[in-house]
Amino acid sequence: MTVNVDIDGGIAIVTIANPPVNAINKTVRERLLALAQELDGDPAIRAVVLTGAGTLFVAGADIAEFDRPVEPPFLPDVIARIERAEKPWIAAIRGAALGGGLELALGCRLRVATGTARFALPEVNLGIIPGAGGTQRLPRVTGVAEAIRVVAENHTVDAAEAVRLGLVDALIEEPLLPGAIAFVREALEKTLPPPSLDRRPSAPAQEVWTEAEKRIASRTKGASAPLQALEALKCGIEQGAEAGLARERSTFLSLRGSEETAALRHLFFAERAALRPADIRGIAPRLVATAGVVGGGTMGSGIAAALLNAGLSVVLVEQDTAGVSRARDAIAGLFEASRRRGQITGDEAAERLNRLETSIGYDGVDRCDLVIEAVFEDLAVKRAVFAALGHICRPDAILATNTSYIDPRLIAEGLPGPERFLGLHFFSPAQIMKLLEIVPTPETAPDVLATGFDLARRLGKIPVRAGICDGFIGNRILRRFRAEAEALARGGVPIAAVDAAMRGFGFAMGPFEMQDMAGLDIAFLHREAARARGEPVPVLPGDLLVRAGRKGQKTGGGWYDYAPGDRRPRPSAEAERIIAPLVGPRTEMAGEAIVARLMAAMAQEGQAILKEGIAASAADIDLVEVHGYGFPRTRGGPMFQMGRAEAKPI
Ligand code: 3H9
Repeated sequence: MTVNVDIDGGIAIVTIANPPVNAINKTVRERLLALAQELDGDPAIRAVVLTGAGTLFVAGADIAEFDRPVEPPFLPDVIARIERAEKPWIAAIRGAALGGGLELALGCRLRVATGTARFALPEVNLGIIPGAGGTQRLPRVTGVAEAIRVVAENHTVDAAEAVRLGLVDALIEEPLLPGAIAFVREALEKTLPPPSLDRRPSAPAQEVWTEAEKRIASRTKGASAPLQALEALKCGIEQGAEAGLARERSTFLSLRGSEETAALRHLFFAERAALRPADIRGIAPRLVATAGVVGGGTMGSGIAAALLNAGLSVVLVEQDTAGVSRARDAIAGLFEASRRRGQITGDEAAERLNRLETSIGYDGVDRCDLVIEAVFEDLAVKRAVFAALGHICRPDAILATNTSYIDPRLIAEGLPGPERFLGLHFFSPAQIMKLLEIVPTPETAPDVLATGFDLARRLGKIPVRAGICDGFIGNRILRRFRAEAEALARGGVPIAAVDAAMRGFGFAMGPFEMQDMAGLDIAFLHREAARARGEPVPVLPGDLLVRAGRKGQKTGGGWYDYAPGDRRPRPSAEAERIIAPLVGPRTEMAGEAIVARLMAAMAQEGQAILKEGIAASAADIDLVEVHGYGFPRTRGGPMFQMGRAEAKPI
């Protein structure tokens, strides 16, 4: 049974038991509706306690049902029936009450909770808005300003705040149910508060709306749901609950069929699947409490900060005292920036820095459970590091390279215990970027691989397993993306048109602006090295720019010109003149066509990557693009885009 009923001296206890997260599906809705009717008709029942089995209340509507048409009974009707039941329903909450779960709790006449309870309406993360009264009942319980934060700004309310806001009527210690039943018996002796929807909200000052609109619009790049959630809430306050509910429902139903929500749901399931690849399920990871990081440059410092943020102790190795103090300053600077943004306290920053030990000449590395090499991208340099680590580290310590291009098998050649070696490819800035490409070699032991995934989870990262090829998944697709963008430029499409089209699609920057920011010289040196090896690499516009000293923002110009201290790209007559010998006559191309060309190129490379077994699934490729390369989340990733394009009738 997905919903169970027990009776305790006139109190019915209704438990939603739908593992793993008690999501509300059709069966749960049917059963709740039937129970509301049945219990109302039972003269022996005085009240109903509604709870969730296990460690959480209800994580919301069953997202897996969203691919199908809505089927009755509809959740708003179930909640309305519960709210108007003759026998009052009281929610008893432990753990998460999210989305439809919170809406269900708001339909109850009272709510009690343990200290573990937390409340949120995360629908906007899925490209929809609450669809079962959340935008209407919440402001009537907590007040409008607080409700805006929850409905449209993703704020999670913990148990203490819930009490303060009147969202929870009493905090109860475990065991929850006896406490809840005692609370209900007492409550029945008094007058119950009116149903949430009948409460009169006080309309806020106009500035509350305008401020909220401004805040939300500035934070939600490309996503339409948050502002629409605010609109539904506002409608209910200004025009009454009935109008608000109708507005909420129609917005919910129209967003439910949108590309935005399909993309976000695709990523929701992909992100969860990524953390638990089938072939390592059940394999225990090794214990990692202390990690070493070799190399304290931007990447090494970022990796160290990410490890410290996750509670690990870190030994950071540099070549000399200057290197060590640069790295320590850089890491302290990252924590200080987090403190200034209010993300951590000064004490937390100090505690994290306390767990950092710096070392010259590998002192302390023998204590590490895992060592990540983040030195210069050069095979000989990396091999020298692993030759040293092979001697110094414990035989069971895991050794990882952060290489982004070099074949990890070459790096690990001659390493004693190659089964403990793997690639852990972080993305810069490593303390922020969510993607971690995990690159096992054929010799990597399963528990070492499992440790890589476990580490990613601890660091709050999205792990994607990548096979070995030049650039793994992400950089290989990036190369193809850039090559296609350059092909457009060579074909006479203005680079500003290409950049504008990709920004319009949702990228923060277009491909040429991005190259200018990152610098054109690294790719140029790559091509020069290949040419030196005798490989037939054609001369590209980027080569001409670098040879003319235009390496990007850092030299005041690349594809575009930049004024000193200003990162805004300006059209460059000089760049146009330099690349002119390789560029055809000017061609106008619509933004949509530009996007389609670049998407197709990325997806084609993705398909090749899949065919070669470099990525395990198309969804993994999308995760790499979204979490490592700025692909707009609301667009789902290149493989998702390709699926949509193929599904469209011609
Ligand atoms: C909604 O409620 C709409 C309403 O307003 C209106 C309706 C009319 N449905 O994350 P985990 C699965 S929209 C289906 O790894 P954790 C998840 O895929 C909903 N499945 O665990 C995974 O499956 P698997 C608004 C769901 O402990 C498993 O449960 N609610 C749902 O790290 C475990 O999940 C949300 O957006 C769901 N709603 O975190 C809440 N939720 O084992 C979304 C989870 O096969 N959920 N699954 O990979 C969460 O935030 C987290 O899952 C939660 C648990 C915090 C609950």
